Amino acid sequence: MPYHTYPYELPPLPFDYDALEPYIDAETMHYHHDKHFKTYVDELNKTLAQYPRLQKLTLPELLSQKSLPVKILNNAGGVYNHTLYFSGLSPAGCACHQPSGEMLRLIEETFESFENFKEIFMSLAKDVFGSGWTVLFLTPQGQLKIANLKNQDTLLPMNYFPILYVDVWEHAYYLKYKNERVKYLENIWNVLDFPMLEQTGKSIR
Ligand code: MN3
Repeated sequence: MPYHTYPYELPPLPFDYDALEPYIDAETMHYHHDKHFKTYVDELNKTLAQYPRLQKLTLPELLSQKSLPVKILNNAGGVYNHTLYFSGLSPAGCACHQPSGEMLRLIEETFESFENFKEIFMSLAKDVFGSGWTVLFLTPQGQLKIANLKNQDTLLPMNYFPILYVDVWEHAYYLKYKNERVKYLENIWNVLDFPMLEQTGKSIR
């Protein structure tokens, strides 16, 4: 998913809205992709229309600027984060839901096992207060780390390399799971696509 410049387009969902059932329901996918994600794209375009100087920058370039109007920062972050989230999901039932090769080796080296990594990741995601994201990323030195991001903050100012983004905003799960964020977090492993996550992470820089 190479990044273009202004005007941005909503990337189409790469599968049917009900394809992630029962883990993520069709109604949530409709609202999340066609309303929430689309609003970030529309608002970013509307705001950038007033800033010709910023229109030639790609999304990562834009988000790496030292000072941005807050409306651009929030909406550009929303587009960037949701692009990573949606492109890292795929229907249940393939080998892609388990990391393999170099990624598995790195996860085991850093967190002892994939199971242990999932526990640590979910425990951090449970702690997100308000709206935000839990993310797995590589530092420029090649270390694998997990962190929480607030609202639509991104990893770009730190020059970190994104791998796995899990949306912990209530809109990502509330229609189906209501207040049970933990169940959403337990179920999402059934639909994460690790090869796709790595590929997107590489192309998004
Ligand atoms: Mn979201």
